[in-house]
Amino acid sequence: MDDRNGWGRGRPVPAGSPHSPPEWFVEQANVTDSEIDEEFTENWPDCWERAADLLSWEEPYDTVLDDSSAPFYEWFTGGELNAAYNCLDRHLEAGRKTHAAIRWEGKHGEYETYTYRDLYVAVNEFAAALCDLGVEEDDVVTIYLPMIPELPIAMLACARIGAPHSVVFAGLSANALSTRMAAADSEYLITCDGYYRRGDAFNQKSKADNAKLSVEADVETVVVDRLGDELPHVLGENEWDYDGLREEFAGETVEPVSRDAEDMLFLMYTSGTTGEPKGVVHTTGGYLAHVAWTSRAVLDVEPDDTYWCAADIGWITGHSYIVYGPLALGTTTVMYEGTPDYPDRDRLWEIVDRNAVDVFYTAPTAIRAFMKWGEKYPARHDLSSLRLLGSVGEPISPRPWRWYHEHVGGGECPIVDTWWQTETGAVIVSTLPGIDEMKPGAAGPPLPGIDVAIVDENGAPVDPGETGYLTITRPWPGMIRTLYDGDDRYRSEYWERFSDPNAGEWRYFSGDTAAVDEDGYVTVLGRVDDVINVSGRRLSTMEIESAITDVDGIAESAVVGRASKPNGTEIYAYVSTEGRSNPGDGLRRAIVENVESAIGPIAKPHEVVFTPELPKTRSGKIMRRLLEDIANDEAVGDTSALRNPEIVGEIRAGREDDT
Ligand code: 6R9
Repeated sequence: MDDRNGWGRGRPVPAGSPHSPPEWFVEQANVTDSEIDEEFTENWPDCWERAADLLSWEEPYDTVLDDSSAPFYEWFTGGELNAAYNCLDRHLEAGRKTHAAIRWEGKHGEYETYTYRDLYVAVNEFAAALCDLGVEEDDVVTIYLPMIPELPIAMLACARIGAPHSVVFAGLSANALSTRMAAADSEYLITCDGYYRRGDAFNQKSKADNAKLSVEADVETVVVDRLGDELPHVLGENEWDYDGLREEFAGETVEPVSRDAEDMLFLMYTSGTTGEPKGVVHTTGGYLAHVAWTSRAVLDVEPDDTYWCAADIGWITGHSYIVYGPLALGTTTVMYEGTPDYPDRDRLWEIVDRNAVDVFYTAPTAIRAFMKWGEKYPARHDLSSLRLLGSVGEPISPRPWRWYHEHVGGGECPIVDTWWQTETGAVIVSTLPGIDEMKPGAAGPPLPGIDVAIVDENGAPVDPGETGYLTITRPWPGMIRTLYDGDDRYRSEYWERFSDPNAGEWRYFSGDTAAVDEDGYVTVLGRVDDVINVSGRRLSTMEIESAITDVDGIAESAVVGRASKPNGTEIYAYVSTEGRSNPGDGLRRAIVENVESAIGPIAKPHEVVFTPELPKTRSGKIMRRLLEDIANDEAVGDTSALRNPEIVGEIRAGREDDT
C-alpha cells in the first residue's frame, strides 16, 4: 500500500518464533497431511463435500455450490436435512444414548449432565410445546436466555420444527431485545425469570416485559424458572411456564422437519459497535457442514472428548462451537453459567480438572485476565487432560500466547488462533493443529478450501509484511447468505467495496485489516476503524497495543487518538498491569521505549494512563470509542453496551488526578 492513503507504515508486530506441533499430537490428530493433500486443495468447491459428509442428509444434494446469482451463493442445493436430527437422533441411533451431550456447570458450583438421550427428550417435549403455542415452520423465535441448559434445548427445539431462532445475548438491554424482535417480526419469545451474575440475582423477566411493550405483535412468551423463590414472578397473558409445558408434553416426540439445505437455521444480530444491528442469516446445510468440519479439523474434537468452549451461546462463537459443531460430532460439550473469577479465580481450572477437559477454547480477553491474575491459579490444578487450546475474538499478541501455551497448556498443547466472524459462521483462518507450524501472534493460513487476500485500496494484493484489507475471494459453506433487513444492505456492507461484478469477480470484505507473511500466515490487526492518523500516518491500534502488552508486567492495553492543536493527533495509551497497584514511571518508560523500538518514534504514546480494567462490551471487545471520548475530554456516549460501565468514571477520575 502506498503512502497516499496513509497506510505506508503499516507493519504487523513480528510473530514470535514458530512452534511445530508436537509428535504425540500429530499422531492422534483428526486431520493430518494425508487428508489435506493436493487433490483436496485443487478440487474446489468439491473439497467441501468432505464437510457435508460429516452430516446425515435426508435427501442428498445435487450441486455443491450454485454461484449463478453471486453474491447470493447457495451450497449443497437440492439437499435436505434437519440440524436437530444431526445433533441428536443420529447419535441415539448409533447407540450413544448414554453418552454425555452437555455437562452444565452452574454459577454456584452445582452441575448437571445431559446425556444425548436426556437432551433428545427435552428437545422433543419442548418442540411439541412450541408447535402447540402456534409456532410454524419459518417463524422466527427469539431466545433471551443466559447460559442454562434450556438455551441449547430451545435452539434445537426450534431447529427440529424448522423455526429459525434469533438468540439475543441475555446481558443486552430491553431496548436491544425489542429492536431485534421487531426487526425480525418475531412473535415468540423464550426467556427466564432471572439469573445469577457474580453473586446476585438479576431480573431478566422485567427486561423482557419492558421490551414487549414496544413490540407491536402479541408475543407468546415462555418463561424458564431459574431462580425459584429467590425472585418470584407472575405470569401474565400469553405467558407460559417452561416446566409446566414440559410436563404437559412429557414423553411426546416431534418428527424433525426436513429442511432445504438453504433454509434459514438461525438469525444472529451482530453486536454492531456502530449503526443499526445487522441480522445475519445462516442456513442449514452449509453452516452445519462448516461448523462440524472445523470442529473436527481445527479444534480436533473427537466424539469421546470433553470439549469446552468458554464463550456465551448468545454470540456466534457459542452457536457454532458450544452447540452445533460439537453436538453434530456427538461429543461432550461443557457449558458454564458463570464468570471466570466467581467465586474465585480458580473456577475455570477446577472445571477443566473435574471434567477432564480435552480441548479448551477461549478469548484473548480472558487469557490476558488469567495472565494478570498470575500463574498460581492454573498451577494448582491438574490440567494434564488438555490436548489442544484455542483462541478467538481478537488478535492474541505473542506474550499472552506464550503465557497460555506455558501455564495452561503445560508447554505441550498446540494452540489454534482462529480468525472468523458472525458473518463467516465458522473458522476461516487458522492453523490445522496436526499439520501446521504455529507462529505466536499470527492466526495462520486460510483453511484448505478457503481463499483470503490481503489487498490495498484498489483490491491489489499487498506485499508480505504490508498492511491491507482482509478479503475472502471465494465463497465458503458457512457464509452469511444475506441480511435479514435486506439484500441491498448485504451487498453494500460486504461486497461492494472490493468486487468487480462486471468481470464476475466477487470479494467479501471483512472490515478487518491484516498482513500476510512470506509463508502465507495472516496476522489480523483489527477493524478498519481501529486506526489512528498521526501526522498523515495511519497507525493500527492493535499494532501499538501489541507492542505495549509485550512489556513484562502489562496485561492489557488500548490506545486512542487525542486531537491536539499544535501537534495534530497524539496517542493515549490505557494500560492495565498484572496486579501491581502502583506501576510507576519505570513501567511507563518501558512501554514508551518498546513502542518506539517495535514501530518507531511516531507511534510513541504521548500519555500512558494506568487503569485496573479497560471498558469492554459484553462480548469482551474493548470499547475504544469511550476511551477516545475521555482522552478528548468529551462527554462519554452511551455506556449501556458495557460489561463494566463503572470503570469509565474511574478512568476519568484517574486521568484528572494525573493532570
Ligand atoms: C468469532 C467472532 C468478529 C471480529 C473480527 C475480528 C475479531 C475474531 C479473531 C479476531 C484477530 C482472531 N476477531 N477472531 N481478530 N484474531 N483470531 O469473534 O465473531 O463477534 O462477529 O467478531 O472479531 O476483528 O472481524 P464476531
